Amino acid sequence: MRTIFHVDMDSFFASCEILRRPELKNEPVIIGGKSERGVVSTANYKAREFGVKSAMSIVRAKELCPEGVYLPPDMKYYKSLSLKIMNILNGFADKFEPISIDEAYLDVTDKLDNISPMILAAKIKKEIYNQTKLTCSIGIAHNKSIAKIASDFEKPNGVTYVKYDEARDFLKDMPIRKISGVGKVTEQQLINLGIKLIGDLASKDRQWVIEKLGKSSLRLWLIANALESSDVAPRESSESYSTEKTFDEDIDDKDLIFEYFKKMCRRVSNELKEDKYLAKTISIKIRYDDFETITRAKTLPFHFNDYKTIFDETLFLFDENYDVSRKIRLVGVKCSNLQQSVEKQTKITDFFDL
Ligand code: TTP
Ligand code: MG
Repeated sequence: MRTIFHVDMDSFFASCEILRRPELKNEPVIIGGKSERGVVSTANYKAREFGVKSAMSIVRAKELCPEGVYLPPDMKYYKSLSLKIMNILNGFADKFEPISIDEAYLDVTDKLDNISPMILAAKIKKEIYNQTKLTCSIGIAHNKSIAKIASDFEKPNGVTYVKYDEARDFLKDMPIRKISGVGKVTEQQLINLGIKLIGDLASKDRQWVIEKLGKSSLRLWLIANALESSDVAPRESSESYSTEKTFDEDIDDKDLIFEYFKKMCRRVSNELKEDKYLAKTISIKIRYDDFETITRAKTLPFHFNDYKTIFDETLFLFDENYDVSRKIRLVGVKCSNLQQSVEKQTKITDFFDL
């Protein structure tokens, strides 16, 4: 039997904003598009009391909660916090699968020799809180789909442990849309067949479900019956470190472009080192004066975060690919295919052994 954690940060973008503006702590905070035509990305729990939700128009949110504090999203800032959190989570897992900016699956089966899942969850929450002052919710189950539903069960700042023999009971009275991947269309199809609750689906014959809803619905039937068993797919972080420079005037002076690259590579290298990451892939972007944009990438046979490697490879890619007859408007450098540096891995393992 495996033990899977699903970790999801609480009202993530809003919590990040409150972190740097503590005076907003008791206010309804809504993160949304920059214009009145935008939609709500997220709202803190205080704002949710007014009925404000993700994907609602800002106009509607303002009707429901005129006294709310409305802020534009700052993805760069959220991403930097996300990286820190993913780094912490990765250190606690045998297998780690980041899913979005604020959630990840951890297979912790082999970490539980001397510790219960609830204690491990508390340790993870404490470490995230100590390093970021942010809270998360954790779902624990024998598979990914139930762990995900469980992390949502006692939000915010909750832990829900669904034991194997309680799993079907836990699911049975929940609406089918709680299953990840059931959108409006599938929900309506299921309702048309008289299936409203997860338990309704679970009690159907497997063959009947395939006949009525097609082969792909087998996944839903397995989830409803607590039988889903997909692996936590170990993935390297999908995040990247990058920087771009738009020149004040379009240029074709190679030496000058090199000088810009130097600065940019030093900056990317410093950021990687600061966050204790190593990259394996380097990419450059070139935008010409007519806005045509090319990107070229190279994956090296080793990991790196040093300035020299980044700069050498950037120049190599640039020399190989740029068209000398054209003027350049923008250049960019990106390091991706990240993994934690050994220094960081050791640190997290040490913490875990305490
Ligand atoms: P979620 O984890 O779905 O939401 P959340 O973290 O804000 O709140 P919860 O406590 O319920 O988990 O999404 C993570 C972030 O992704 C969220 O903070 C903002 C962003 N997001 C959008 O930009 N648009 C959306 O429609 C959703 C759902 C999320
Ligand atoms: Mg969240």
